[in-house]
Amino acid sequence: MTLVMGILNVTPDSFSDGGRWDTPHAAVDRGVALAAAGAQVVDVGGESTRPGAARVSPEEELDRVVPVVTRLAAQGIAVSIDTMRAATARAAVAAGATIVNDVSGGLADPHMAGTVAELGVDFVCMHWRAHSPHMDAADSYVDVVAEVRDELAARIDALFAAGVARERIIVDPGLGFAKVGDSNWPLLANIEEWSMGLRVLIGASRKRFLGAAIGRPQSDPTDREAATTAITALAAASGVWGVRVHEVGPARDAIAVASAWENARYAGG
Ligand code: PMM
Repeated sequence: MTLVMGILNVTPDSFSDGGRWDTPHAAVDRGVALAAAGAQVVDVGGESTRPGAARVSPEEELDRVVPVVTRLAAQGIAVSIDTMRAATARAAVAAGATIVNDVSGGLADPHMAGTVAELGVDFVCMHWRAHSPHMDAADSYVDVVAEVRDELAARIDALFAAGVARERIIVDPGLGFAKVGDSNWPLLANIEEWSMGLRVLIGASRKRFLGAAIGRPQSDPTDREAATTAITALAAASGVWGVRVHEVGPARDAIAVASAWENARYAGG
């Protein structure tokens, strides 16, 4: 069954939940609440990747995430670390994280692939083209599905070359990253065309392209919750490994419904 990864941004400036959990205490409480609501993994990030965001220093990122990872892991909560930096990944795994979620798929830090191989943890390899100030301008495709597949395949080759095992890799199309509006939908509608038989993570929660699809492009991200739940149901029906979401309860319900639907199929014959 599709798992739910709950989003915990320990940042002042993420697009939807920025500033809400930016003290360690508030962040830990939120992480515990996400797990209590049914998140199988809590994804802790200390650097906003919203379009246009500036990078934080490595020290600041570590200060934000390590205490939170430590306390959540100590409570038996499965934690992934959302980072583009190998050093942060290493520190977070030492603090108890078991998944490294790199929105750059290892492109932003030349040490990431080797570090993940050495740590022996799961790695979310997201499709990415450029850092936040430049990512919208990098939305240029002739065939978005083929190009995302080829660019992910190149990252996976690099991961293999560094010694990362195939079964450790989870691929993610990077919705909203170098993809504005219409570039996102072909990736959702054709998951098997780019996922190369690997586990798939979908991160659509509250993103801009959902606002456009429901005819309210300027609305607040929280107004995209029902649209996010629809994506979760459809993603679960497509058999993805996980969805990365802000609100866990609706995602769990959507997955349960998709599962009941799937289980009622006639076996055939
Ligand atoms: N999106 C964001 C951050 N991290 N990680 C993965 N694997 N996939 C995503 O789509 C993704 C991500 C940006 O959204 P946020 O500000 O809500 O965290």
